[in-house]
Amino acid sequence: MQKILVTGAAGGVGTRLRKLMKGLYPSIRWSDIRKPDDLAADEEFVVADLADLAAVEKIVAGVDGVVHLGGYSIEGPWQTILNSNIIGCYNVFEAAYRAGVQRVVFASSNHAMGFYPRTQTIGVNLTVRPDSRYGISKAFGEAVGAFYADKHGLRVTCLRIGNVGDAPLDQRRLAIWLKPEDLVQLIRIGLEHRDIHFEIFYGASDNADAWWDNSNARRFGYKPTGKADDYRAEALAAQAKLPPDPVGDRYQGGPFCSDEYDRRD
Ligand code: 15L
Repeated sequence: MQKILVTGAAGGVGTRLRKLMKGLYPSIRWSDIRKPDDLAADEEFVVADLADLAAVEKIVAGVDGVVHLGGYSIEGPWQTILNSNIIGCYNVFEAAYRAGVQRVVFASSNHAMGFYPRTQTIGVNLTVRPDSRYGISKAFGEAVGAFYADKHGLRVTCLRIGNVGDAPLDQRRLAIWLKPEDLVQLIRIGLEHRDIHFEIFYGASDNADAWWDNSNARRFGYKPTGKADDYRAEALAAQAKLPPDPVGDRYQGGPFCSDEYDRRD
């Protein structure tokens, strides 16, 4: 991998990665719909709206690998999800294919699987159970990735990311926390491991409360260094201040599940 494109450069995760990935590859092009406030003079940045295929074709030109973090990162109105995460994601894969890009690492989300109960440990071979329009868009992105891998030979890795941050923020995040450095490890496996065809990994650190069987990532050499348990007392103290959420507390997707929930059966 000589040249990498990373979309979503101005977002929370992108901002962390711009620091953590510095120097990892000979050349990294960063992109987003707006310029990051803290862009450094030595960072290559190209603005692009992912819903515009011609603009996406420009940012993928000449790269060997794409890390696709861009799009809308929480639940939103259908039109927003459609443009940013459905059309935008399709455009990234299609442009990558047309440009002869070898690999794509797609930032999927735990919300593609959010309606699995917290009592169930899930792996990567189960039906998707999205908890939101946002989660539907992530399941869509995984399907697009599988298609471009199987039909056109792109090497695709989907990371079902939990919650990236310095520490787990509450009880749910004790199960799904992802230390930023562990995310970099997963991205590097997607960009570099020679046996990648189409893979799904959970984006979680070594969390004692995990709901996810991440043996597929470990099979590719993933060795997470973060342990959510080191922050248990702080996370539980933060949880104690939150109002009860009977639906959200039952399912893995938490508040994304209870939002707009109106099942009466
Ligand atoms: C996500 O997928 C979101 O991008 C992030 O903002 C968090 O809400 C995270 O999931 C989470 O589940 O905590």
